Formats: sequence, C-alpha cells, structure tokens
Amino acid sequence: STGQSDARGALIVLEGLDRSGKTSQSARLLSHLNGLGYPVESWRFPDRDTAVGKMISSYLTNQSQLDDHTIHLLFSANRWEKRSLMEAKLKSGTSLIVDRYSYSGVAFSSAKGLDIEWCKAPEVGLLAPDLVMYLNIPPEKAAERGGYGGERYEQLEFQKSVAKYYEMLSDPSWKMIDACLPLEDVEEQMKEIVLDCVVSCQKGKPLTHLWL
Ligand code: FDM
Repeated sequence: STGQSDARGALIVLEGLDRSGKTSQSARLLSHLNGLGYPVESWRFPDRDTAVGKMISSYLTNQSQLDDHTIHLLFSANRWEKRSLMEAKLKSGTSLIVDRYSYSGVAFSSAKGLDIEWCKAPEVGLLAPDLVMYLNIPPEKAAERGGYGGERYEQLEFQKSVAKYYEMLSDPSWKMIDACLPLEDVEEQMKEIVLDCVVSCQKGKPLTHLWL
C-alpha cells in the first residue's frame, strides 16, 4: 500500500485533574495544527449540548441527583452518541483534540467507589485514542489555581482519589506532561508530541478500539 488511501486524522486525548490546564492547551494545540494547515477540531466530553449532555450538566451543577451507576452510563452514552461522527471525521482526514474521554469516565466513577471493571465495560468498542497526554499536577497545586468553580467533583479529597485511579489506568504509551511548568513550556512539549502523532496517522496507522 502507498498508505495514501489510508490517511486519516488523529484522535488525540487530553486527560488530567480539574484545573490541570487541559482546556487552555486544547485551544493552543488547535490553533497550532490549524496554522500548519492540518484539518483539526477541538472536542470535549462531556459534550453538554446533546440531550444526554444536558442531563449530565444538570447533575454536575447539582441541579439534579442521580445514582452513581446511572450518571456513569450517561457519560458513556454521551461518548457513544458522538462515536459515528468521530469516526467519520477521522476517516475524512480531520484530527480531533479531545478534552477528556473514557479515562475520565472510569477514573471519576471509580473514585466514587464503583468497580473499575464495571466502569470500563460500557466504553468497550469506542474508538481508541492514538495519543493520550496526561497533564500531571499534584491535586493540592491544582486546587490552588484560582480555586475550583463549585461543580460537583471539584473538591480536593475527591481529586486526590481520582488521581490514584488515573494512575491505575495509565499505561506506558501515555505521554506524561508536567503541568506545573509554565503554560508556554507545556505547550511546546505538547506541540511536538501531537505533530508526531498526526504525521503517523496520516501515514495510515490503523484505528483501534477500546479497551486496550
Ligand atoms: N467526568 C467527565 C466524569 O465524571 N465522567 C466522564 O466520563 C467525563 C467525560 O465531569 F469533573 C467529570 C470530570 C469533571 C466533570 O468535566 C466535567 P469538565 O471538563 O469540567 O467539563
């Protein structure tokens, strides 16, 4: 194969605790890749614009109460409802920079006490990221960054527990980024890693599925 017909966009996921800098870095990576002429979109989960996303948003802002299993499945359903569009975008050559994905789903629900394998099950069959970048920051430091916004999970003790589950989920392919560094340094590191990934997907690296 020349590889040309298998060229596709890259599925790039940013993970990390609340206030680790994922959202600012997503924006910077988006404009970087755009500037280089690569088709790219920035996505995030939860996607609060869908019907399921509205239920999630109401839960996160404490306007509704849901059983832990129920909200877990809604977060997963929110990824499933975007799955076919995600695949179409990637196959058409558009790269996606995704702020949170299944790893947030499993880490946050496991931190509440749900069984980790039970949490992973509904994620099986979703597209596997080509790259996971973990913005690593001690929970105490993240909490100092201008404080939390007051959503349901933005509490230090809970974030500490989430960090432990992220560690359990991580594998050697994850790129660990020191999120305590200045924004610009973090950005430089991430740009290089992302570009490598975009290039390898352009060369036709096959798409795979969770759970890896
Ligand atoms: N969150 C996010 C989950 O608990 N499960 C999930 O599957 C996802 C994607 O939702 F506290 C949590 C993580 C965070 C909250 O995320 C909202 P943003 O990034 O602050 O919107």
